[in-house]
Amino acid sequence: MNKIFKDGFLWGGAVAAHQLEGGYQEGGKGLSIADLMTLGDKDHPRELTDTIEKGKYYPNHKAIDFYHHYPEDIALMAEMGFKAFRTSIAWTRIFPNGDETRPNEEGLKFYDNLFDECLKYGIEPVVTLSHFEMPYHLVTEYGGWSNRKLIDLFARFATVCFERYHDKVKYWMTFNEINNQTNYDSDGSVYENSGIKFKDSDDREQMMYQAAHYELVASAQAVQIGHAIDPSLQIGCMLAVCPIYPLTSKPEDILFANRAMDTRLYFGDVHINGEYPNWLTAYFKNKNYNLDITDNDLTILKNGTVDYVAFSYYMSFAVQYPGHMNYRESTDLVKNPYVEASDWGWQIDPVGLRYAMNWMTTRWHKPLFIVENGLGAYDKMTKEHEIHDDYRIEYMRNHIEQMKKAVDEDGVDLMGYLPWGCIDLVSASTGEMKKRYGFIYVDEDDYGNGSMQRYRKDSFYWYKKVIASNGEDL
Ligand code: BGP
Repeated sequence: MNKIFKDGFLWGGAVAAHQLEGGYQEGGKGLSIADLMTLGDKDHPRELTDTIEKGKYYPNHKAIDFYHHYPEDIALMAEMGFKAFRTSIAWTRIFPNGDETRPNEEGLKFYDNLFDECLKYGIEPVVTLSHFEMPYHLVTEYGGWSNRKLIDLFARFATVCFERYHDKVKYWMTFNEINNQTNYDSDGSVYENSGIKFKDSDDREQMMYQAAHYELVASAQAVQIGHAIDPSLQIGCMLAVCPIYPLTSKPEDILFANRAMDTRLYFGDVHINGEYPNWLTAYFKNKNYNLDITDNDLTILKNGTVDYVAFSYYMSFAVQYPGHMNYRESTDLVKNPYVEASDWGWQIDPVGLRYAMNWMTTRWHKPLFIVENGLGAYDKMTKEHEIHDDYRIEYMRNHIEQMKKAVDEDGVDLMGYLPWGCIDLVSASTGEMKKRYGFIYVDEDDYGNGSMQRYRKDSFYWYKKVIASNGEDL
């Protein structure tokens, strides 16, 4: 039995409500932005439509029908020996429109049942309050996170969740990959669907920082609410971590790579230190960005710092100095010749995981929790219903090796490992089912055709051994 990972290390897996539940109109659920996302593919981004039209396919409506299959699915996770299962609460099951004063009891009951099902097997539920979705009504009516009112509406949602589930759920996260949700140049930013028009790219960037600020305040407020309801709760932030390397040792490349990483991860500085980093305050000043950041907001940020840093890790990036210091993910990334990429072009870099864990530990001194990692790949099922996903096993083995080094040789404090999409589900970026991550195969295609039967992949048996040996037997 491996002694590198601490007792109670949280081995398990991760999913998100809208990517697997389906039942998009069941149990009193309201329409969420995820329900308006069409199917895309690796060359065509998903489209966020503004009404549900006939003739378009919306993968999240049905997803893998976890809403009805969850007892069977949790039993399979228990069979693998899961200690923890990460999912999210769909805001629209609790507040269908987002601005009601009373929650929807049927939605609350669904998560009671789900968490009880986990606890029955000794599986700790790990819960994200907001994972890439929100009531669509909040977009049309308020302009999504461009509106300060969202802070209070989110606080109401968070309060209901903490009060209802604090006896069942100890580990929480506020916003999934907050640094992707309000992304630079991202077309998926929810406020854009509300008809807000931007004069130019600076105007748009200013809005991105404003919306991010409201989310950061909402997160800090939720941390305070959760701790007031139950001081034993562990509430973390959640960041998409992709280390950004300089392509060469040219000093400008190095400086620019640092700035790029700071730009992606300043959210962590605010979550953990409770304040904006100097470079960003200077940037706002030099750009003449006039952000609505009040003294009271700054106090909330200071008093609502997180207990741990949860993060996803899939890949690393590389950059070259483009002649200015303003990093834009959509234009500034270059190919790293030293690493390979997945079928979807994600650069596979296990050493980057160790690098990232060291970077965060030195900077933030907080326990780390890997709540997403994995390989999205095309899987093939044989006639005998077997899935030989050795490529997935190899990906995870290499990443767990680096986790071990980070803990053992670098002294990183690691709480657990929850690989993404432990059961096949709808891809967030493309909406495809064929981009699979799971240990459990779901017989369903991109359009929802298939038997919905669940099958154990080779990685299922491998991961079971990994957990049983606490990471020794890779
Ligand atoms: C992260 C998201 C997940 C998820 C994962 C894999 O960014 O938090 O929701 O889906 O990436 O991405 P994809 O599904 O696009 O392959």
